[in-house]
Amino acid sequence: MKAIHEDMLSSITKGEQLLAILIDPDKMEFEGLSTFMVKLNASKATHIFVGGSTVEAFKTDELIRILKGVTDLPIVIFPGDVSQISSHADALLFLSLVSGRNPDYLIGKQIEAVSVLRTMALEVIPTGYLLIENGKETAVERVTQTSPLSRHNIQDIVDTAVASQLLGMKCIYLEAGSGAMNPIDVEIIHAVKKEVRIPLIIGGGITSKQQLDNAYTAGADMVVIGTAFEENASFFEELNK
Ligand code: 1GP
Repeated sequence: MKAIHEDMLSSITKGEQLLAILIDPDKMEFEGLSTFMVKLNASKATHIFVGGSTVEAFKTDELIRILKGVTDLPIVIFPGDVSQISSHADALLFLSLVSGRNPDYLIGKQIEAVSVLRTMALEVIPTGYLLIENGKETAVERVTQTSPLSRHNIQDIVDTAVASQLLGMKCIYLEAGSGAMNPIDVEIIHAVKKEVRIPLIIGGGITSKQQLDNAYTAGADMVVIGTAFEENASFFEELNK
């Protein structure tokens, strides 16, 4: 398979809108997976992300092996923890939680991951991960013991994204949190897009086609959706309309 990040860049240059379906190994029932995958493969999805904030060790690897047998879409690990790294995936979002000030999630976990990464030829995509406050506490906040950035301080969000780009990150991920009540504001997406040239990924709380379109119009290069599909797989058909 072509390098995932390189491929993302060429799709974005062509004006294509990327859609990643997030599968959380802890929430996906293995029995329902084949029906879910038939719908996913027939949908507009361009990538599959696998990961979660609290996943049992090795469950991610098991799920990725199964997925590899039933889809041709690239599988990218969106890790909550080092134990979620699997050699069977196509790439790993190497996240640094730049919205927070917990050294473990800025650099500690990344150092821990090196001994695992050294044993495999997995594409690593350095990603500046920004959690934006959204009215209720998210799993990311709980697990990482960090505070999100205020959604009202757009300048701070833009500066954090630009600093990540200057540090050499290859993607920016603006996260509202899984199951967030509202997605990232379009004003925020627009402001960040104006100043960063690396791919902009948006996720959290997107549950309608309108919200998805709004994110793309505001400047998202890739949108990540998980909960809406977990709760109702017919959302795939809604997006195809
Ligand atoms: C969560 O951004 C992803 O990390 C997707 O969020 O589950 O709300 O779609 P949802």
